[in-house]
Amino acid sequence: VEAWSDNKRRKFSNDFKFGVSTSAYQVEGAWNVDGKGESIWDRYFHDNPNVITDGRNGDEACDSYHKYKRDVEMLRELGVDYYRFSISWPRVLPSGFPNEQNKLGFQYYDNLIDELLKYNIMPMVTLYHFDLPQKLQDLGGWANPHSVDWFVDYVRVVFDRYASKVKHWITINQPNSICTSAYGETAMTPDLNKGITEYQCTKNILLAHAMAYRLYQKEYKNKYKGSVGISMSLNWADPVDNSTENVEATEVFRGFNIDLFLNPIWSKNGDFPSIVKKIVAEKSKQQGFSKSRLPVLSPEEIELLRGSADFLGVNHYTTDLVKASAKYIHSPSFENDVGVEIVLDEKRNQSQPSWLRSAPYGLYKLCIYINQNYDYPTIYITENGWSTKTGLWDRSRVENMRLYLNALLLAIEDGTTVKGYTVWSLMDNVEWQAGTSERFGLYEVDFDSRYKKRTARMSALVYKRIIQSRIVEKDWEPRNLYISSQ
Ligand code: GBH
Repeated sequence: VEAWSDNKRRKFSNDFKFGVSTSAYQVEGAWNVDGKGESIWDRYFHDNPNVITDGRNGDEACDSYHKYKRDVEMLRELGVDYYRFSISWPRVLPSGFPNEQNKLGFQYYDNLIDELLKYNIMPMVTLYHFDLPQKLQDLGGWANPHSVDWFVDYVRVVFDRYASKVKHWITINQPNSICTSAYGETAMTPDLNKGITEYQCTKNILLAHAMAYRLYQKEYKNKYKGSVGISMSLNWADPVDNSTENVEATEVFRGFNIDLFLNPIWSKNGDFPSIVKKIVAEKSKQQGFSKSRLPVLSPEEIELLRGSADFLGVNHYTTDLVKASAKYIHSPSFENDVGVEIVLDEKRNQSQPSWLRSAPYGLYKLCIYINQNYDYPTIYITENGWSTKTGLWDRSRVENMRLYLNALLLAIEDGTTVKGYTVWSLMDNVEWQAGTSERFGLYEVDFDSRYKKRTARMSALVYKRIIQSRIVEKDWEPRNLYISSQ
């Protein structure tokens, strides 16, 4: 599939929604202000400043804690239908538990949500975007089965306060990144029982999600009629060539990175996918474990998980090329269980980080794969974006966005139920270990300025025009970057 390869003028329907996304740690700053508790990212970056590319952590970030009115003004400038942001658990419950409720922390989210509603912008709230209270990490974090309870207790407090105002909820951002790659950071520190904690986390975090979903169904849904979903990191993966071993390696890779997290919730029979169960069981045995490192889901847990989402949040950035890996490593780890190598396609346009290359066809293929395997679930694209260096004329971001939106239009034309599209990100922010060396924003942020000045990039104006017209033009460019908030 190719964008603009035919002369059809495709259009997003009038009820299709456009939004932008951020997350608490990455934009709020005010890390210890007004009684906020410490998160695992505060601790990790304060203890290890040298892991951050440019040394800039989230202590100040975009200072959205104080600049939320400017943030909402930008949303109005763009004309978005919704704003996806996350609530910082340690900001509102500093101990991790509801015994201590931080009034001023809640006040911030009251203000932000009210400001959004004042201008008719729907809040889409992520309940957890990587920033666990450090005090819960000290108890083992997501590897502790009690984390299911901790999360549900937190979520209940938030639902009680905001269910009347917020209709779109995302329980957890990218459980697959949290459990199996660096975003759970301190939970998954190298050498801390690798190959074991990844799967304990997977089980616990999925159950935490499902319990939060059921809680909403039982106690809030009738009254407030909102919907609750979960966002997964879902890049596409293709084999590097058509050799049998690489095709098979790709199936395994998809099993671990896509189906391990989708199958329990969206498949007809639920449970972890059989290909993953089989591989982890076999390798565990070879390694001398008495049972599989992948925990079993009981029949009750399978039922709890099955169907526990009103929509699938798709965070999609790129397509990986997969090659079978010849090397055998005895030590247990998630990577070893997957056992493949990712190769980069040098021909594709590359953004700042090496993992991010433009491959819009992959979004189309991913949608078709999800439809075929999980029977056409309702989807929101909850993240899609591109990173650049600083600079306002961000043509590569514009081009990437247009190509991905075109791929999405084709996926919709071929039957995918997509309700909304969300750009990552509204503005430049703290890109975890990459600090502010990678810029994903439609708005540039001057992190050295006292007011963390935000300025629209070309992509902001192009996105605004797409939202207004609902079509994706091939080459429209603004003449200047002035954007009026009227
Ligand atoms: C998103 O994850 C996050 O949800 C968001 O917070 C973040 O700002 C955004 O990415 C942009 O980075 O450095 O080679 O080890 C997207 C999925 C999975 C992409 C982990 C980066 C690390 C690759 N991410 N991956 S590497």
